Amino acid sequence: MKGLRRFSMLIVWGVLFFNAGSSAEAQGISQEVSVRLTEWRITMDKALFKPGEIVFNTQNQGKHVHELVVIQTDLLADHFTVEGGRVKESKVGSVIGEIEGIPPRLGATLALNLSAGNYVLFCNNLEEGAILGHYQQGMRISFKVESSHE
Ligand SMILES: [Cu+2]
Repeated sequence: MKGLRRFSMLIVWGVLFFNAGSSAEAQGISQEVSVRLTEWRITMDKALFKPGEIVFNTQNQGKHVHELVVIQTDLLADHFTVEGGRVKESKVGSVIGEIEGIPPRLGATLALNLSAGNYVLFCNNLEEGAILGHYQQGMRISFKVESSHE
C-alpha cells in the first residue's frame, strides 16, 4: 500500500496546482463532487458522472481519522467481503485511487480519470481494538459513471 499512497499524494498536489490555473476549469472538462466523511457515513452531492476527470473534494467532518478509497466494482456497496474488520480490496474490485489518513476537520482532493462503470467510495479504517471497521459501520456509497446515450 505504500506505493499507492505515494501515488495518491502526488495526485493531491497535482490537483492543487491544476486548480491554480483556471483555464481548464472554464472549459468544463472536469467534474467536481463534494464528499463528506463523518461517523459513520459518506455523502456525495452527486452520484452520476460522465467519463473523464472527476475531482473528489473531500472533507473529514467527523471526529475520527478517515480515508477514501475509490474502487470500480459491480458489487453493491454493502456486499463487500470483509476480513478482520477490513474490506478485502483485492476480492471486491479494482482500486482506482485512495486518500489515506485524513485527520478530523481537514480535507484532501483526489482527481481521477474514470471510465464508464460502477464505483464505490468507502473508508477502510479499523481502529485499534475495534471489531467493526468503518466500512461495516456504514462508511460506503456507490456512484456511477455513464456515457450519455443520446
Ligand atoms: Cu473512516
